[in-house]
Amino acid sequence: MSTHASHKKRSGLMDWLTTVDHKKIGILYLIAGGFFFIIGGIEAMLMRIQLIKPENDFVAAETFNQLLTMHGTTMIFFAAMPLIFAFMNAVVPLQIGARDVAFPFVNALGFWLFFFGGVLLNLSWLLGGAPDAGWTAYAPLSTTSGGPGVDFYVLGIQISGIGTLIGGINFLVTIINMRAPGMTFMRMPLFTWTAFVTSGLILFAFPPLTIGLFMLSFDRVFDANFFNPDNGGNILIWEHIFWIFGHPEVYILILPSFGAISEVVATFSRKRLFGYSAMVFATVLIGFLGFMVWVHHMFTVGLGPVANSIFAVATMAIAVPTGVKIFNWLFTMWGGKIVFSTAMLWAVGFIPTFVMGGVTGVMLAIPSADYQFHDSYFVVAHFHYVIVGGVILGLFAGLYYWYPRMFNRVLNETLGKIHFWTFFIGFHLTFFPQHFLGLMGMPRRVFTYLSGQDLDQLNFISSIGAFLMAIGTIVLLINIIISASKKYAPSSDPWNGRTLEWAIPYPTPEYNFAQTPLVRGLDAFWIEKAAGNKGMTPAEPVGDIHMPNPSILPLFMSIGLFSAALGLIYNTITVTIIGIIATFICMFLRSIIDDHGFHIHKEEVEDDLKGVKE
Ligand code: HEM
Ligand SMILES: [Cu+2]
Repeated sequence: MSTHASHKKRSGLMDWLTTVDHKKIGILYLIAGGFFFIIGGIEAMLMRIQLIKPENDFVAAETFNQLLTMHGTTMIFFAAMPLIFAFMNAVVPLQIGARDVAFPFVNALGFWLFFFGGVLLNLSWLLGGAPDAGWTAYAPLSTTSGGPGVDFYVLGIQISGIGTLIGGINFLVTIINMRAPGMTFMRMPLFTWTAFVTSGLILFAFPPLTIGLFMLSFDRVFDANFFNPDNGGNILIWEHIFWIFGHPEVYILILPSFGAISEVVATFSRKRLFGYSAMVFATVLIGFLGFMVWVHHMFTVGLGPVANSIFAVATMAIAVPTGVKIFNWLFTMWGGKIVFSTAMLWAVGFIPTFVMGGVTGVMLAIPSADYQFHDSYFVVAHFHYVIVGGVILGLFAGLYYWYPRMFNRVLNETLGKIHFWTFFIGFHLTFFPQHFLGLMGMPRRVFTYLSGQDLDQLNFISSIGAFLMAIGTIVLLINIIISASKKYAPSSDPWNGRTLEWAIPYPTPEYNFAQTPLVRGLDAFWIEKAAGNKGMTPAEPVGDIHMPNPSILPLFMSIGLFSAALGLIYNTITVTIIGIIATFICMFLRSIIDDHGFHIHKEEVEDDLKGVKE
């Protein structure tokens, strides 16, 4: 079978369900990740309403456990992860001068697996109760939790985890193989570098998670005893496996955010990034050290002073490359012609906020101190400073920065600034008091507290701050809706950009670059602009462009695994078998159908270049 040169133009919904275009997949990730961000946000609000006053009975204790677990799990796996994939998809191929990622079909499969994993997890609310053992699913809480909740957790994350793993591998191959002529590793934009290191971390961190989840599902579904001490298992094994994945996971999330900050700071300071090679080195070093420190999550389980000391020192070492990054951002701004666009505001707000998260991180890395801080609100404050103050602020900077490239329209700056100030002030109001709540003894993961313990006022302030963050998020949604009704922005290079993604006209053609650009140094587009050239110097003549065909198979494969998981959760093995067979049939079809893709002909490309529209 051959499908050569079948340039089928699909439209509407079918186009989105079958697309293998990295730009559209980026938008799909953004919408799905944004959707789950709102769900996770609503869960956070419900928890903060419950905690607004002592001995509140807004939600029951069991519900609180479910909200807590679903909030953490959703935010990490189904909001932050897809949002970094949204930007990696939207930006990386453009920044390296490529026509797409290395394996577009696999890219689409990665998205649909993530999406159906998220849908599966959230169905638990409707089908017998959400998981309640925390996002870390510590045994024996997770192995003994009644109802199907934790099964949804295990299988939902398993399915989406496969998607993440294949997505990461795809980006490794893409960045290694598909760079335009002249783009050496040390000329790669920093966001691409961070995407590269993050993909490497995914490659090494997700397999341990896969294994851990397999063991946990065997314990739950088939009564195995990996984590059951009564029958020779060991609960600590789960903790080790989970954090061998879990700690690198935070670096998987934060590195692309660092990358976005680097692009934004350089662009809006009108200077090249200070200390580029030190930034690259720091990124790689953070990635490496990220694997050496997981035991700092287990200081209090009794591994002994030697293990604790080694991991304490390793953890503190991460502050060094991170400090290098902070100072390089500051030096980039130093003496620059700073433009305080909304994207730049997020980047500037990010720096002190993330530093505070880093400082409390070093505090937690002192084992003796951790015996005090452990499982108190101090920890909650710390990790929200890192993942909201770091990851989310960085992603917002990236959103305002790359929105024009993704949607050909700019977001409104005034609304953007209102979003920034409400969210930023709300954030500090929410999480700053939690440091003190923790020091005063408020434990983490509790559904209520007693009055008369001096915990009332700070909890009240914290909840008010959360409302402010919610208002900020609503302003962002309004901004997006308004921008959708606007015409294309006049310029395809709205920020006077430095990197290749800004060298492409509006609307971004399917094939990205009509002619592969020739890269002559770091900040390739800036170099051409500084030399007085209007665009990039091409590295090839105009010719036919080879494109991959769209396909519905990734969607069907994912639905197959989704049904298989539902079958496992409800012990209906026939459903499982049918689901797996469906997935295998799709894999088989993918193997035997000779998919040669199609060509966009030279004449069409030339018309595009001249600006002729059908
Ligand atoms: C938007 C504002 C947010 C608010 C108001 C908020 C609030 C909360 C609250 C009240 C808890 C429970 C703390 C406890 O009792 O231990 C919590 C836990 C958690 N949050 Fe958030 N959160 C927010 C955003 C985020 C984001 C963006 C992420 C990650 C990307 C995140 C990740 C987590 C995690 C991992 C947990 C721990 C869950 C567990 O232990 O199972 N949160 N959050
Ligand atoms: Cu850690």
